[in-house]
Amino acid sequence: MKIALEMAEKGIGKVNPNPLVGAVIVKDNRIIGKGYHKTYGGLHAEREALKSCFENPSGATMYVTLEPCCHYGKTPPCVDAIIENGISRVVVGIRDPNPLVGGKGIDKLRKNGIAVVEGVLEAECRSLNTIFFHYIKTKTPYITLKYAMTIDGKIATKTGASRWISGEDSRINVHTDRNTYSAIMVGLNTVISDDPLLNCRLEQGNDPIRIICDTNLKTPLDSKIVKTSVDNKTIIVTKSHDEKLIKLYEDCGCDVLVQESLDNDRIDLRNLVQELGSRGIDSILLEGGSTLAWSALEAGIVDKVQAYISPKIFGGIAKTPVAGKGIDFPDNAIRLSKPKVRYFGEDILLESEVLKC
Ligand code: AOF
Ligand code: ZN
Repeated sequence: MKIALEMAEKGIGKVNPNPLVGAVIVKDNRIIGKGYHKTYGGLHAEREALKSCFENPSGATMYVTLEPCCHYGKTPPCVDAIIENGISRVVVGIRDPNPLVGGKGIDKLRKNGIAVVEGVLEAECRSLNTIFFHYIKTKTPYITLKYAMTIDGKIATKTGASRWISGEDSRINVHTDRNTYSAIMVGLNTVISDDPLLNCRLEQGNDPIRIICDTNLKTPLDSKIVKTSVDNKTIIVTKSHDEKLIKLYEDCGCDVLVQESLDNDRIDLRNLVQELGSRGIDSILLEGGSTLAWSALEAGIVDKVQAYISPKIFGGIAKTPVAGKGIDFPDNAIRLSKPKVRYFGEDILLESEVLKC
């Protein structure tokens, strides 16, 4: 199952919004085939593994990170391939939360006389597919708010300079995440102040779709994002109905998504995530700024927070990661789970899930 998990990871960034899945086929204590889900719409891991077998898999055991499917989707059911190939035992990491499957794959295997063992490395198999599990249930993207701050909680100096706070190793991890998530979202102020590209700078990495929340359609037409939007998909979300202005951005290659506003001022983020989910966006890395961060937290759309903390102190009156209206009393704080701690060079990364009640 560990090998199957490693195989599954090879699909990172290439299968969204489908799950990462790996499979290994073992006969007489030897691996005779292995495979993973390589691209969205492509063969499932189980069929890839069967295809790779260098000897007859009849009587073999298949280890697979996710319950095999039993429905006709973009490909025929994997359980049929397992049965036809005479696999005698299937070891499953975790049940598929997809309502089309949800235990029915396992039932069909058992009905056909195949022994099924469930729940092997279940926690690992679930956390491999945090995004898929969230998206298949909610139809909205899994959203991670990410920022880098100093040890005194600043995301810029008092002059507004912010390059760089975190170190090289942290920044590489951010690009690993940009490869994993389907989209990256920022507010207009971030585009104006940083003029970022928001692409993935890993070799062979996938560029996320770039989403700009721009209430009044003021994104500079000469910003790097707009200038590269023919090659890198860009969605500008606005409440402006100004058709001439919208056409200017569309002519540059951007998609303009007009959203009704919440209070005539801000975009309705809850509506927005429903719309983005319906377009197949299963995950979003929210990379600033602090006003959008507050709006997203207040709207309850943030699932996880990633805080890179760098051992530096800026002092002075300077920006912090989350601004907006804020709350009045500590008892009313937005609460998060006990953080997971990772180290990147001199920085630490705290990862914590937003507790939703
Ligand atoms: C995958 N890859 O290796 C496995 C999946 O739309 P389809 O036909 O590709 O089916 C997608 C569903 O199939 C997915 O939601 C999950 O429930 C199941 N298993 N999917 O993309 C795989 N094993
Ligand atoms: Zn399948």
